Amino acid sequence: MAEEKTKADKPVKAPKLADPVASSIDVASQELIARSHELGVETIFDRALTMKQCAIGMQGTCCKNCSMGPCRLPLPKGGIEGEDTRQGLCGATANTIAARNFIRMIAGGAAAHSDHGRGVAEVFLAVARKETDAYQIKDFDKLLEVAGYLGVATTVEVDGEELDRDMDEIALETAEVAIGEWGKSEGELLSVKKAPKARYEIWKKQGVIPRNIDREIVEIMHRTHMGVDMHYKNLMKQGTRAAIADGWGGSMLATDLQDILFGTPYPIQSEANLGVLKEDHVNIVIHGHEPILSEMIIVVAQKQEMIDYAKSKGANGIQLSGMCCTANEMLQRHGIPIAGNFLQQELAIITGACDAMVVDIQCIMQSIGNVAKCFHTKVITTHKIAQHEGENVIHIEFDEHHAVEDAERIVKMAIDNFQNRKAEVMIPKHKSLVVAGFGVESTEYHLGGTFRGSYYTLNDNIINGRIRGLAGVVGCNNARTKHNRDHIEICKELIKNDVLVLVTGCTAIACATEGLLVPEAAAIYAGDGLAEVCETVGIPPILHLGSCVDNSRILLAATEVVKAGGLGNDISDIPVAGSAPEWMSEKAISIGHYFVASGVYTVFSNLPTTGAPVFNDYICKEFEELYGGMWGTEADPIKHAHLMIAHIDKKRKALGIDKARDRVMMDFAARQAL
Ligand code: BF8
Repeated sequence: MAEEKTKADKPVKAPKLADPVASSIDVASQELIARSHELGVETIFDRALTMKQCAIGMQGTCCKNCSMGPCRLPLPKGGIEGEDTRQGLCGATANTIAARNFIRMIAGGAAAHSDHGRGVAEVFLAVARKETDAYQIKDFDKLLEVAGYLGVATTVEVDGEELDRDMDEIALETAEVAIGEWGKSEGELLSVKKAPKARYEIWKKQGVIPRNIDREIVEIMHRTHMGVDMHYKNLMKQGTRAAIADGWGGSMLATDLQDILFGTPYPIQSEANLGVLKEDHVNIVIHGHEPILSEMIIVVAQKQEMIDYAKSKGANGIQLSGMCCTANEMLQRHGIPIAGNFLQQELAIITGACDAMVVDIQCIMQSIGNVAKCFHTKVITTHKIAQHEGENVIHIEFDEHHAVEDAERIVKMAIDNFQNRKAEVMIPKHKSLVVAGFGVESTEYHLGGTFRGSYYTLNDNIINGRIRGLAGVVGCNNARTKHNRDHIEICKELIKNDVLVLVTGCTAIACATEGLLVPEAAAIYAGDGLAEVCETVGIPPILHLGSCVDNSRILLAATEVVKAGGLGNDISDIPVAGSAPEWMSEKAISIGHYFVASGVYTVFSNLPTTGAPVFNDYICKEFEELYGGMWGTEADPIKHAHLMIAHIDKKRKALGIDKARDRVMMDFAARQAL
């Protein structure tokens, strides 16, 4: 009789394991991916091999906005010939579905940035009302600047004399007006007037000036509900309005209010990569986005009593480091080292030396709880809107009214955990020096000095051709792409071609770990023209402008370039391009779209719009006529950089400064010969 085979007899397939070298360009990450395999710990790199992406979702033409679907409208092989008759059950076309999905991503991203901003505004209001003394106002110049654009008087007339108004009064009124920007019932968002006048006029003409931040996000959710807005152009109009409300509203207020409370960044040196963890120290990795949490932990972890407590437990001290955008926030204001970017969060735990990973909101993988289970690491969630499942995940809710006490509990918990380390510690040796903290103000100072600070030096070098143009390269990591490869190849190609690059978010961290964010990188990687400028003023060829909400700093730096003169009247006139090569989050789509709406040609590796060619052409071609900026896509990093460079050259030609560059390059060669 033939033996009956049971399910249990079937050979168990070995799990697919990621090739470390194919997964990341970063050697520290490669070492820890290999280590994860030794220890049998699964990471995102392994899961990316077994979980395939949905081809229809990637095209943007799957509608799941009602329960008659999901309705899937894949693009036929060979494209559409003749009329596109594809439709969902309700009749929704591929263009409608792709546009709805796209602007829902904008809504998700704008909501994340803007709710972060709201959190900062609430803390600022608590400070202004003197309800907390854990935080104070650190930058009064920034307070006056923000008061100015929010229409808060900074002087008062007494007996015919104009006197400075009391700072406490200014702070309170500024905080109240700022909070109102999220939900005021009439008028328009005040901060959009910070854009060049010509840009504001374009938005006015297109009818996309945001009314308040929350409303634009809510309206997207309404318009994309079953049976409401069905025209891809009208849907994109609302997507544009919400994206502007993010970049020029929620994100900009987040940045400005953080600068008021925690200080405006100025250049500062530190280190980056997983090698910043210290085996003999209590390692606290702070991961997420809001500096409200990290600022307080920095204060508490530096207290002598905490250091003594750590020593009493056998450690030599406390090593703080940052992950994702919190890393950028802590780096740019305090020089706290960076542990890594998005795809390195599990790896930090796999070192076996992470005593606590303290998280708040956004870009935190649920899997860190699972990875932490294999080690001693405590995952501490701190935000009221973001909790995780798992027995080794502890929730300590952080509140500005008792922020010091909360931070003390967190730091003590990490210290107490130092003695519980289980696995052998394996911290990669790799780390790089980084110089960060190039905000709008510090860039101006660097270019022109305290008394004659001006962006004109930058403009002058763009006009004379030493600098070909500017690029904002931003965004995430994506497990579908080799970790950090595209960030680095694109940034290197841009600077080699004399493009000064501004970076934020996980791109900034990628560049930091590769050693590109130091002035010395100019001589090695930059073209002759850019290198000459960098060496003269002492800046790196790639400038770290902060976290993802700080993309608003890129918008304002571009505005300063316009104001300084000689390069047109609007952001769309200047030789500038944007990029997010390894994007994965909805925030990246919102950022990309506010770059586009601000007049910037913005290239992503791919977009979830290809299943709807008419809609895709609308945002990748026709948009330029409406806004002066448009989307582009290119997966190959070198071609990606050259799309940006070609656009920069097109703008140089339109400005009549293309010849200057030819001449300068000849002059420089001649100078070298001399
Ligand atoms: O906001 S770049 S992975 S960390 S979403 Fe997230 Fe993307 Fe990193 Fe910061 Ni921005």
